[in-house]
Parts: sequence; structure tokens; C-alpha cells
Amino acid sequence: MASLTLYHAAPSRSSIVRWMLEELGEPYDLHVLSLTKGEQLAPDYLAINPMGKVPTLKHGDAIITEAAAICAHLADAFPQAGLNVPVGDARRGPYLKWLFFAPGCIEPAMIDRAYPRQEQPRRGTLGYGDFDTVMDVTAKGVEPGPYLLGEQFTAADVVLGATLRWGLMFKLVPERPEFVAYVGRLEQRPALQRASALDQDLMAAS
Ligand SMILES: N[C@@H](CCC(=O)N[C@@H](CS)C(=O)NCC(=O)O)C(=O)O
Repeated sequence: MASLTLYHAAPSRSSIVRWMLEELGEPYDLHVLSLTKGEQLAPDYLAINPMGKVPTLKHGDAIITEAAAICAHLADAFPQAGLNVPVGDARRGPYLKWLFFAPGCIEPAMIDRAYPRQEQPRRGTLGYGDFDTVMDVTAKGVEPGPYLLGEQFTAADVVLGATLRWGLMFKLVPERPEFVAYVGRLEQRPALQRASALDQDLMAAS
């Protein structure tokens, strides 16, 4: 079995991948970076992730960056965990849509709202369109529950759920009852509880 190493900092977007790894239940090594010390910009790290960002996952000899891509890769690489929707299943398309909706739409909408641009771009030029539509679409997606694809919890819930959880925590998304209920359901998952506790310990130790 190829080994897994997560290049991680807490708190950060690499916590999304830590949660995913805890959901998988596969052993992994952690390579902790201090973002405040600028270790993500050190030449040896830039050699594996030239974006100078976490997360990065090393899986055997493969280097994978971008949290959603890493989660998609892990879900497919370890199908026995039941966190993917395989090619050939009609739900694969909606699964991928939700998997990439968070980094493609929710996250940029949240950040643009928190740090408004001096000149508002036209709606058509923004990949996410506008903040309110993104929130409405997300609310409709999570409302039926328990998860985005119904009864099956998938990598899409890890990525979108972590983004919403973070957005609620920092008041970057409105406290819509659909978001609060969905994130509340995710908080019950032992893997998220484990990942959060491990990150708390890491933060306390640094
Ligand atoms: N698009 C990347 C974003 C990763 C990202 O922005 N990570 C932040 C931490 S939350 C980071 O590494 N910041 C350090 C820096 O930019 O110097 C992903 O989704 O994985």
C-alpha cells in the first residue's frame, strides 16, 4: 500500500484533508508547517508545491495539491470507504458538481464579500455569479439531507461541509437554518471530531 503524507498546518484548509483522511481510516503521516514562520515558502516545500500553500498530499510518488482534488483522489483511491461515487453511477455528475462547488463558488463568494473589491465586476465575469445565488443554491443542496447526495456521505460533504463550517464560524456566510442544521449533522461525525481534536492539540503545542 502506497504511503500517505499530508503537508499540514492548523488551522488551515489542510484541515479539510485531515478530516477526509480520518473518514478513510487509512494511516497517514503528517508533515507540519508553520505558516506564520513562512515555512510554506521555503525552497524545499516550494519544490513540491510551487503555490506555497497547504494542503499538499504525497501518495506514494504522486504529489497532489488543492484540497478538493486531494479529496476526490482519496475517495477514488480508497473506494472501500464508500466516500466516492464511481464512474458509471448516474450520481457521479452531481457528486463532482458539489465536490467542486465549494472552491469554485462558495469560497470566492465568501472572500469577495469579506474583502469587497473597489470596483464590482460584472456578474457575468465572476465564475460564482453573485453571493446570494451561491447561498440559495447551497441551501437548496443541503436542505433535504442528511447529506448532499441523500443518505450517502461523500467526499463532497467533506469539502463543502468544511467550507460552510468555516464560513459559519467566521460569520462569512449567513446563519441560514439549512446551513446550521447541515453543519450540525456533520459535527456528529466521529472522524470530524477526531480531526478537530488533533488540530486543537497541534495548535496548543505550537
Ligand atoms: N486553493 C487552495 C488554497 C490553499 C490555501 O490558500 N491555503 C492557505 C491556508 S488556509 C495557505 O497555505 N496560506 C499560506 C500562504 O498563502 O502563504 C486549496 O484549496 O487547497
